[in-house]
Amino acid sequence: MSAETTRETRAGFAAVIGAPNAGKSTLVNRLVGEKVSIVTHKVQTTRFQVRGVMMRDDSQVILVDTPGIFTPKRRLDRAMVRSAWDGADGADLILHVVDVSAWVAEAEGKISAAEKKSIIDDKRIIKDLQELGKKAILALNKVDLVRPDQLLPISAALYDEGVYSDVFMISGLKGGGVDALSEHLAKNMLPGPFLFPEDQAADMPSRLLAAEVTREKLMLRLHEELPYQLTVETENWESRKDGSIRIDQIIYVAREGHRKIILGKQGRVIREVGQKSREEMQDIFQRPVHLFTRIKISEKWAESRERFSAIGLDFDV
Ligand SMILES: Nc1nc2c(ncn2[C@@H]2O[C@H](COP(=O)(O)OP(=O)(O)OP(=O)(O)O)[C@@H](O)[C@H]2O)c(=O)[nH]1
Ligand SMILES: [Mg+2]
Repeated sequence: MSAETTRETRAGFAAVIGAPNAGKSTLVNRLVGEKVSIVTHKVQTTRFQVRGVMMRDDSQVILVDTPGIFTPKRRLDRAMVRSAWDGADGADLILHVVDVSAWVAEAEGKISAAEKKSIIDDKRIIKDLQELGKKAILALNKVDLVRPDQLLPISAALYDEGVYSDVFMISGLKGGGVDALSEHLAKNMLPGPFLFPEDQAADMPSRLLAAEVTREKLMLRLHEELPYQLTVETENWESRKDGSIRIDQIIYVAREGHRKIILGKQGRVIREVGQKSREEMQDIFQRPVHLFTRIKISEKWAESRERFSAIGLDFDV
C-alpha cells in the first residue's frame, strides 16, 4: 500500500492593486517571504506585473504585484495602468492596498499634495471596482503610522462603499496584521493543483530581475524626473566556470545631461549604484557577481514597442 495520502491543495491568483506608493510591492515581498519586487519611497516604482508565489498550508497564492493606478499621461504611464487592471481582471482575488496614513491626514486637515493624490487615486479605484462588479479585499496599510482610534472611522467609511468583502489593517513594512491577511488569502483559493513548483518564489527571469535591482538603486540615488526617464536592460549574462556571473547592463537615458548626472563627478554616482546593485544581486543569486554597466542615450526608449512587449506591457493603449 502506498503511504502517500492525497493532498487537498488549493491555488490561484491574487492581484495586488492600489495607488502609487501605497506599499503593494513591500506587502508582496513580505507575503512571499523574499524580495521579488523592487521597492522605493518614490511613486511609480513598479512598471509591470510581477508575480510572487506564497505558500501557506496546502495553498499556493500567486500574488500579482501591479504598477500603481493613477491618471496616466505618457505612453508608459498608460501601459502601466492598463497592466494593473489586466492583473485585477484575470485574478481570483483582488487586494486593494490603501495608504491609510493619507486618509488620516485628510481627516485631520493636515494633508500634503502627495497624500491628496493618493486619495484621488483610491477614489478612482473604488469607482472602477464598482464598475468591474468584483468585490475586493481592502488592506489598510501603513497602520504603524497612525493611531488605532484614527483608523476605525476610515475603515467604516471605505467599507460602506460596497466594493469590499473584507477589511484588514496591516503594516507591510513592520509585519503587523499580515499573518491574518495571508491566512485569509490562502483559505480563499479554489481547490486545485499548484501552478508553480512549491520552492519557486518568483517567475521573473534572472536577467530582468537583475535589471530591476539596478533600476531600484538608480531610483533611490537620483532625484526628480530622472528616475522616470530611464530604463535598465541586461544585455549579457554569463555564468563562469568559477561559479561567478558576469552581468552586463545598459542604462538608457533620454539626454546627454542625464548621462552626466548618472555618471556623477569622476563616475562616482554610477560606481555607487553599481556597487549597491552588485551586492544585492549576490544576495539574490547566491553567487559572486561581476557587474558592468554602460549608459546609452536613446531618446526613444519610452517609445519602443519592442521594449514594452519585453516586459509584458501593451504598447497601444
Ligand atoms: N511606514 C510604512 N511604510 C511603508 C509600509 N509599506 C510600505 N511602506 C513604504 O512606502 C514606500 C512605497 O512602498 P512600495 O512597496 O514601493 O509601494 P508600491 O505601492 O509598490 O509603489 P509603486 O510601485 O510605485 O506603485 C516605501 O518607502 C516603503 O518602505 C508600511 O506598512 N508602513
Ligand atoms: Mg510597487
